[in-house]
Amino acid sequence: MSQVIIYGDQRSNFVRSVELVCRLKEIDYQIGYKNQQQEIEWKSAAHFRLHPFGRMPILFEQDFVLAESLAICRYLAKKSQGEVLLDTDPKQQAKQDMWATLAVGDIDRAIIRRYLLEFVNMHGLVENPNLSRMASRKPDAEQAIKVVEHQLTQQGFIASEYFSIADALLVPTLQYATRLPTELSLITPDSAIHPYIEKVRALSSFSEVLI
Ligand SMILES: N[C@@H](CCC(=O)N[C@@H](CS)C(=O)NCC(=O)O)C(=O)O
Repeated sequence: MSQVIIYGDQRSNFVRSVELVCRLKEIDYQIGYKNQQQEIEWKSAAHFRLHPFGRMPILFEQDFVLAESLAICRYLAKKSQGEVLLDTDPKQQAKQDMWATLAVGDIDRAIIRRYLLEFVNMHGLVENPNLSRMASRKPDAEQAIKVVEHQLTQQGFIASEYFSIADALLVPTLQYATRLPTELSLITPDSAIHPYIEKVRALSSFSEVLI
């Protein structure tokens, strides 16, 4: 088992994505703001040298440093034996990449960055959330949910019949969306997203990550 460090916070949806991949691949990992006992201050010059936009997660594996959750998940999926998280067939792999890209891009943006973070963030509930701005952004977030729901009618997981990096990058985002209070809710009680999340939480030790 190799040892990696995931720079960031366990509450980040994308740190959780990397955790899910590590767990399925049985890669030993730690999460935090240190590498080799050296503290890397969030948003410091040192942080921006590691991620050009100063974000999390960043992967440290001895001297190897890698930013961006999709790149990290792909790297971990390809470098380790064990569960297959990325297809070897070029077309199947391209489909998984497509959904992974949508998960870290349009879907995350509509649901987390532009909607949910208006209401709750790393520090807790936002004081006086701008509800009219949230209302104006809600249709885009609901559309992203509809896209996922439709795709889930096609096969067992988001891009294949098995759990792939696309699911790892998507499910933490969806799980956060299920936590919104009723008046801000994006997902109906009968949505296929609920059993999908539960199916993923039942894998490996995922319920310890998707808390
Ligand atoms: N494109 C990046 C986005 C990562 C991202 O947005 N991370 C959030 C936490 S979930 C973050 O670092 N937010 C702080 C910021 O944007 O300044 C990736 O996929 O890794």
